[in-house]
Amino acid sequence: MFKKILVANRGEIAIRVIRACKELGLATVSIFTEQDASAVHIAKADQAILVTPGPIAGYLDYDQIIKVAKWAGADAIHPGYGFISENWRFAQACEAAGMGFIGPTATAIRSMGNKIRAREMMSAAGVPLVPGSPVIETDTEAMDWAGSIGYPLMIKAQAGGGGKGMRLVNNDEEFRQGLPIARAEAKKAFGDEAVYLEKFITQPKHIEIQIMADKYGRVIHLGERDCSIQRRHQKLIEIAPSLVLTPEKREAMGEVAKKAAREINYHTVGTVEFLVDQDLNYYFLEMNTRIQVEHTITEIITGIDIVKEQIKLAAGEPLCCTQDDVKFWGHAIQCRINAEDPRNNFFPSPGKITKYQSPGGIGIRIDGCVFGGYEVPPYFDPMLSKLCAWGNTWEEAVNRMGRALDEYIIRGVKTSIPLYKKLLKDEEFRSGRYTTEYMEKKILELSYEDVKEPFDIYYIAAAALFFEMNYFYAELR
Ligand code: MV4
Repeated sequence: MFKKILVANRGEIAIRVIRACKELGLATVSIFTEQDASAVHIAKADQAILVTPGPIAGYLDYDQIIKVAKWAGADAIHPGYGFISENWRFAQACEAAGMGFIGPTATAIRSMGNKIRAREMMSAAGVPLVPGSPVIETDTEAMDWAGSIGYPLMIKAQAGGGGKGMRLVNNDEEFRQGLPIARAEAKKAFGDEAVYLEKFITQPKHIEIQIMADKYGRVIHLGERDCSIQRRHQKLIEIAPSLVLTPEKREAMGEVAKKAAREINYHTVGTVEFLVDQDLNYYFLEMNTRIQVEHTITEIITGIDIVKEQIKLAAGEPLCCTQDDVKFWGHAIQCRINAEDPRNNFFPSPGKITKYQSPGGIGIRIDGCVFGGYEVPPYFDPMLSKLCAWGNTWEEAVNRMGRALDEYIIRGVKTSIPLYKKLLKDEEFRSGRYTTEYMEKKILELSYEDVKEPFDIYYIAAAALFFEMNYFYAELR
């Protein structure tokens, strides 16, 4: 086992990883940049090292990070998500430096980063793909493929992913015009102009399977998460399990995800993303070779600490359990609490948090990185915390999340809490049958006039004292 881990990230995920290390009895090192000097993750580790330059570049400079990890005597680096977590060059640099990397091999990261290569490998493994083309070279080839796939179709960048470098076209004319634009955008964004085509799946659900694999050829899946509630490719609410999958579909998709992992000799935790259409046909979309933001809800319904397992797997330990050992228990929901204003087009809202009171009680989990008095910096992802609720039934989980959101007090910055309060009352959301198109449409219809802020106890007590009433009665809702 490792003895000391350097956590190459910030915010809630750095704290999440440090917690796993502590439970495993491992020492921890944080890194931080100058503009992030009051961040919570710094104080949660045993040691903290300033990296430069700020605000962000220090978190991306993997040569520097490997250097400070060696200097601190760490034997492995955990990259979290974002930043350098899916940079195969970083994984390769760790391999070259003899530094442990808590994640996949550079080869696996690289293969899944190239969307055509990923499709080829998944096809070889027997994973269903969205009907599509290889890389498009010539204009005649382009029109031939468009003809055989049919419209509407998507032009996607080979080096894209996560919603970046995609373009929807509905007919020959849009395709002819869109193709050079898509190539130019791909070139600008990724330095690689190669694009390919995929049939456009209308009204899909985004459903992903969590997998875990060890270095001895064993692979298990931990069921699915439905991440269809997104805005501009940012997930907002994730649930587990999905309300539309049958046990047979879950089993089939789980087995397919395991085949995908075996095909690429995967030996860590990962996620296989699928689009699921209205008839429950599923198609491979991408594979995420990192720990994900929403791993929490899978932990809640399985009782498995995915980050701890990820560290143990990197150290060469065998899988914690067999597929038969994995049991699913109830329903979990996660709301990402962001510092942005849902009343004003999700405009970012950094600044000082003047008051912070988090919910709690049965079935609630919070992974956060803020406190009253903390100044939310404008440089990073706006996520303040992940609020999760568990319930024996879907209904209990939703009602518990509503109760927790009502308890949550964050003042000084605008947050996405009012949005979630509204969504949880929406019938379409509660049905669980929403697609990836639900959110953008719903946002336009929502009005926040009836969303109530929690009261401050101080004002209630002050009113009672002011009116000198022995039997003061306050109407709080
Ligand atoms: C698609 C699609 C429909 N058909 N591909 C968006 C994120 C990236 N991973 C792929 N994405 C999509 N690819 C085909 N062939 C629809 C989307 C999509 C989407 C997917 C998942 C979650 C939210 C989405 C929102 C818009 C579009």
